[in-house]
Amino acid sequence: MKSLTPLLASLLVTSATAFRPIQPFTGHLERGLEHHLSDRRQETGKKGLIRVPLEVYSRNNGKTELQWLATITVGTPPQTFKVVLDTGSTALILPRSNCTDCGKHTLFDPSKSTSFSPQPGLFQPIEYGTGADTIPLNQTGRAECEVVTDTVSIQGRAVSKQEFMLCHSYGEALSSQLADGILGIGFNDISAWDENGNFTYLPFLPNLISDGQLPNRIVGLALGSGSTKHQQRGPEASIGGADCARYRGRIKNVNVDETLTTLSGTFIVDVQAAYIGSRDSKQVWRNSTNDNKPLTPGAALVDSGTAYMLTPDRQTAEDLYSDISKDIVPLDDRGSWGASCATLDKIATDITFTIGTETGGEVIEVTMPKSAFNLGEYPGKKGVCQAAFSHSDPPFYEPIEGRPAWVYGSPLIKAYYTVWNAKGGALGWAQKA
Ligand SMILES: *[C@@H]1O[C@H](CO)[C@@H](O)[C@H](O)[C@H]1NC(C)=O
Ligand SMILES: *[C@@H]1O[C@H](CO)[C@@H](O)[C@H](O)[C@H]1NC(C)=O
Ligand SMILES: *[C@@H]1O[C@H](CO)[C@@H](O)[C@H](O)[C@H]1NC(C)=O
Ligand SMILES: CC(=O)N[C@H]1CO[C@H](CO)[C@@H](O)[C@@H]1O
Repeated sequence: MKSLTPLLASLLVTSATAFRPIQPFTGHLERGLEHHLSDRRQETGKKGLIRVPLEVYSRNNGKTELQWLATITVGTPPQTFKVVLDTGSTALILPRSNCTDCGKHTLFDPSKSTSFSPQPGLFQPIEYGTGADTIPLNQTGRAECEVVTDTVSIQGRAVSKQEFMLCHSYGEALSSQLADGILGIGFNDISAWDENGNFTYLPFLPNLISDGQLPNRIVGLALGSGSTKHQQRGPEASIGGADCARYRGRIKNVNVDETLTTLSGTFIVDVQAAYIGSRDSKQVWRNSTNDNKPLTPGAALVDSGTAYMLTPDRQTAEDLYSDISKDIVPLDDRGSWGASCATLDKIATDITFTIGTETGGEVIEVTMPKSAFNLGEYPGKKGVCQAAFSHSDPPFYEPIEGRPAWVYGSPLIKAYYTVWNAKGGALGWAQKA
């Protein structure tokens, strides 16, 4: 779920003139730490990493994987919820017992929790630019929520008085998903804003760390199925470190784009190029108008809560698909593309991206495998399947520098063991074990 902070919302949804002051980037990212921590096996005892089994929410008999859900409890006695572990946002949101448009979700009933506090009680809308479906939203998903506190716990690690957003209205995008709520594990240490619009409350993971219950801000994600022996273990998150049982070889770390990532609260990497097939085959996208000039990279928001890939604009989607097959055509007015299911399976191809910057970290190639190219049957269109890339209309530009921006969702992320290192400012990619 790509959450739109008040800042981003004003930039992306309304107009760029509604610019709000932002907190400047302060402090230096603690690079290097991740290597030390992630390559050492941690015991699962208190203060070590937490292994969280994830449940996949899918469609089309599992062919279309939409989101991965973790179980948390909230309140005293505990009420249990399934939440999306979402790298595209930072807040915890849950539906309130009086919600009438929250679908079939388990609702949090504050009157049944002795540890609940209605404070600070700020009302706050939260908007998401992508939802739990493969079809892009035609408008942002908006929930109406209040900032409250209660005890929040995952796998026995609990934070008392955790601020979270309790929503009395969910809107279409959120009510239609299977998850009850969203646990944002994005980049920033911000989960909500106070009445002045200042970034204030600490999200769940930073609170666990400051409470001595978690070693660091590293989250490892093993989505999709493992390649061999760990297939039976199923999808899993490790919170507080990378789990070396789930990957092979070295973790290649790409530095996040510091400015954009800090601004948006989500993991944004620089993108140099896109290729159909491998690095040696046809280049379809490169953010440079002139080969003599230094390359100005595009950007990509890497988002575990989005079930598809988004190109920066319609032209990029057209270029990409016209080089693959003329059979791939627009399926709706939302930016979805596809072809007959049989055709799409036949022409499915790897798509490779060069990501990272020369200024630090590594520049690497990551590949969305052709097995992820076909998202499965398009809802309501029998025999027609959706291709992994949709375009964004209006075009999705990242704020400030106006660079073309991609969204990399789970079709790419699930092909790797990914390591999300907020404090180290890096996003690691390793082969799945
Ligand atoms: C639910 O409760 C909240 C907080 O008390 C309130 O603001 C909201 O209007 C209520 N919603 C409904 C649908 O009753
Ligand atoms: C978005 O799509 C939904 C369902 O397809 C429709 O009900 C709604 O009116 C659309 N909204 C806009 C702004 O086009
Ligand atoms: C919070 O916002 C107010 C009003 O915009 C501002 O005066 C104040 O300095 C901010 N506080 C912090 C800690 O940033
Ligand atoms: C080809 C292309 O999209 N070039 C863009 C690269 O980024 C700059 C801004 O940083 C844009 O102005 C170019 O249009």
